[in-house]
Amino acid sequence: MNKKYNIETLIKNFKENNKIALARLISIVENNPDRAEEVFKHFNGKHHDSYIIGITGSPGVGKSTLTGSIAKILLDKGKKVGIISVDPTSPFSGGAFLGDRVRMPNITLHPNLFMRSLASRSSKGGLSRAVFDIILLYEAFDIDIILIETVGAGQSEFDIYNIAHTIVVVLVPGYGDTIQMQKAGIIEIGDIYDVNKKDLGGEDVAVQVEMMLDDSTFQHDWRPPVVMTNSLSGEGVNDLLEHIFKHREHMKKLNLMEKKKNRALNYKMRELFLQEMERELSKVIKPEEFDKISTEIGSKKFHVHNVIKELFRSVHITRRHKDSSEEK
Ligand SMILES: Nc1nc2c(ncn2[C@@H]2O[C@H](COP(=O)(O)OP(=O)(O)O)[C@@H](O)[C@H]2O)c(=O)[nH]1
Ligand SMILES: [Mg+2]
Repeated sequence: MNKKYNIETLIKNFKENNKIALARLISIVENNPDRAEEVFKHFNGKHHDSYIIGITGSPGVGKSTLTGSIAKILLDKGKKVGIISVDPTSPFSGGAFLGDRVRMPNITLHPNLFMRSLASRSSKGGLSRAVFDIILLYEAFDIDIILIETVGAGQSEFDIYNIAHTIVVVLVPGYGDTIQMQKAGIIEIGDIYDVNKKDLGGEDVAVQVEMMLDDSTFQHDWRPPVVMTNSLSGEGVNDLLEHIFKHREHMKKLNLMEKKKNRALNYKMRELFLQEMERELSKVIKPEEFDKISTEIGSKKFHVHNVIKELFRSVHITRRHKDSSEEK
């Protein structure tokens, strides 16, 4: 499908601020990791950082609605906004996108808004790689602020903590969510805590979070504030945004922004390297080879660790890869 789009033409349109070109380039790097270089070489001399805000919390707490509400305020201020919605628990890759469109009805057609949903693990090369590349393309597109919505933190495939500059943890009234939060260790990652659905109560949750925070110590002199929002009406969302920007200022003052950006790049490089290894290795050792070996060891399954170590030692990635491509 991607073949019919010429990358040079897409880049030209992209540089003229064409949203469709951005969407197509995202699809290209998502579906063909091998073509990422071809796309990104066009931005070699470019310098632009987007500010990345992570919005995390359990399913149903209102992250998408809140993300829409925040985006609306930013768009009204004239900012260019990019949304990435990461929900690997959703079984429907298209469904989340449609659902989120319904949750952000007033803004989806705004010329300065871009949205992308990654609802499943469909993208080749993994979720985190897809997120990295979307961020890179958003940055190349001069987007000011990126909002990443994600379920929970510390997922094996995608870790918002290593990527976002400011993390908002979203909670809701009831459900003993603060206990869940403690269990999940989520209390350690928030730069700001937001009790959403304030129209349904939530004072008690806010108080519990405040108390937990009072018992904690913090890095870099930042004591996370606790705010309450109604993301349907927009109440409290301005206040939340003010805290987000205060956090950004705080980090700038302490020169932590550069450190965060560096950590994100470091993390990205390691992830990409591991993925590259995996892809190279899968070219060297084909699935049939595993079929053969498993048949060979048969009932001697206790040898499995041995066999794999041996196999690994026997692999000279570049040599064997070269040899096999020469054979073709
Ligand atoms: N009463 C109330 N409902 C809300 C609020 N924010 C979101 N919702 C509703 O909560 C449900 C889940 O919202 P959604 O944004 O999809 O949550 P997500 O799964 O965290 O992204 C939807 O039915 C929303 O309309 C709020 O502030 N108050
Ligand atoms: Mg959502």
